[in-house]
Amino acid sequence: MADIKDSMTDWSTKKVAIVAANWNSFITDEMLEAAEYTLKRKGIPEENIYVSRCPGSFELPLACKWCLEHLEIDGVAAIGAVIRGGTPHFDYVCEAVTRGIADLNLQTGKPVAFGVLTTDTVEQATERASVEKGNKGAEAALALCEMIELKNSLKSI
Ligand code: DLZ
Repeated sequence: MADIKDSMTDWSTKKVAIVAANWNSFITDEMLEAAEYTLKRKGIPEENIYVSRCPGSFELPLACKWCLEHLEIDGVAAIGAVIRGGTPHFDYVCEAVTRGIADLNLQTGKPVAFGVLTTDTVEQATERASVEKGNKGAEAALALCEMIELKNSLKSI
């Protein structure tokens, strides 16, 4: 059985995008910053990281799709924060963004990392966007890199 080889990805040649939702920007700004930092630490040059914004998490799948269509990139990290706050909108927005991003992965064959918080309270969201307790924006950026690496390693088999 063939092994999946260490791809030795050259991160200096990779291009990625981050799309962050403006809704709950006090949370998504922190996540965006952590995602960008993580990608730079990995070795992706700043000029190869395209950052853009969309209105809310509902718009993330389409905004990510446009990035994949119009930029020559290896993948995208989608950043959003959906907070229940007693509105029935919560379930609709969560459902739409989750399905939309999952579909986009399969339709395009390029990784779209799911960095979208879905929490009951602002406190829970703040905790998941903190540096001390683990920032989900950074986790999404790492997942994106892992998927790019996996794709590279499969090409070399
Ligand atoms: C409408 C709405 C609501 C109630 N809550 C959130 C939220 O917690 N997080 C978020 O990212 N977006 C929210 N939105 C906005 C929708 O995502 C979308 O931008 C609007 O419905 C316009 O299409």
